[in-house]
Amino acid sequence: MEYKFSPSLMCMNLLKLEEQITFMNQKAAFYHVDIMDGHYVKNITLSPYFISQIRDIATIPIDAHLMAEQPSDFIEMILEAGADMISPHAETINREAFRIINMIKDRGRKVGIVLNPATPLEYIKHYIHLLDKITILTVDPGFAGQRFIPEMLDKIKEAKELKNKYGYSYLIEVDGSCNKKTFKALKEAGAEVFILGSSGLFNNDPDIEKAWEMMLEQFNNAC
Ligand code: S6P
Ligand code: MG
Repeated sequence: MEYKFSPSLMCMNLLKLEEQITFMNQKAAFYHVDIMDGHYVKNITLSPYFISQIRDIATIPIDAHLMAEQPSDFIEMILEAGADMISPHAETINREAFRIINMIKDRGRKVGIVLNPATPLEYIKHYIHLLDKITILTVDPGFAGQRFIPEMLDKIKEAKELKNKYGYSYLIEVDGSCNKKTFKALKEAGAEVFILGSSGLFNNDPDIEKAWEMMLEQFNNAC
């Protein structure tokens, strides 16, 4: 199994942006950019503008995790900014899920869907086959540094079983508290993409090279 890493850039040191992105370009599979509207979750972090700024130096795909009450208000802006993949919340798109999925795909970008911890996989049943990635939140959305929700391991297993049973091609990604304490259980459950935030990467060391090395050692030991 080839695992992928997606650093959550809201947790990075923005003062070291260019240095950190240049390093992670060689190591990560995606960049995870959290975009919040201050309503769907009570926080505001990165933005479409941020995506357009890193676009010139990022050499791996940029994935926008869109936490907004009205996702369609932001999708065009995020596409324009140059995101390679957009991952809105199932809870917010189901009024116009197919329109939104098609809007993103018609522009040649990939579509992910994010599920809150309390949302079951059944919720996306009718469009699961269209997805490039499913992100299972293992914390309630909005903030870094929260406690892992162990009940989510069963949801990851279920996503893996469905993928194997029906031959779906979506990647199974985990967002929230992916770190040395949870890597083993997440791998065993079937996670394929690990979003690395404060607890799994950026808090390891102020030097991104050292922080990455520590993360990798912890990840490889977790088996
Ligand atoms: C939370 C956000 C996440 C966090 C990341 C933080 O709303 O979607 O992407 O940035 O999960 O990681 P950690 O290790 O602090 O939980
Ligand atoms: Mg996120």
